[in-house]
Amino acid sequence: MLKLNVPDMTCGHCAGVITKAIRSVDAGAKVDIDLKIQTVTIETKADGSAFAKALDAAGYPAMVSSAQ
Ligand SMILES: [Cu+2]
Repeated sequence: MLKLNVPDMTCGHCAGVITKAIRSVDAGAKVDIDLKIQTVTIETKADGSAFAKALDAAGYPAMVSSAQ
């Protein structure tokens, strides 16, 4: 499971764009978005850096805050 911090994520539209970017890396990823704390939790086997890169490209710089 991965946790990403996405400081620029503020509304449902952002969440939709971000979910799409995540699914472009892993179509089967389970995505949970918490707008309040601007955190995205992803259940996936893919690498955190791949998601960070995809979110960057979508206009939402992201930092991996935990990976396990
Ligand atoms: Cu937004």
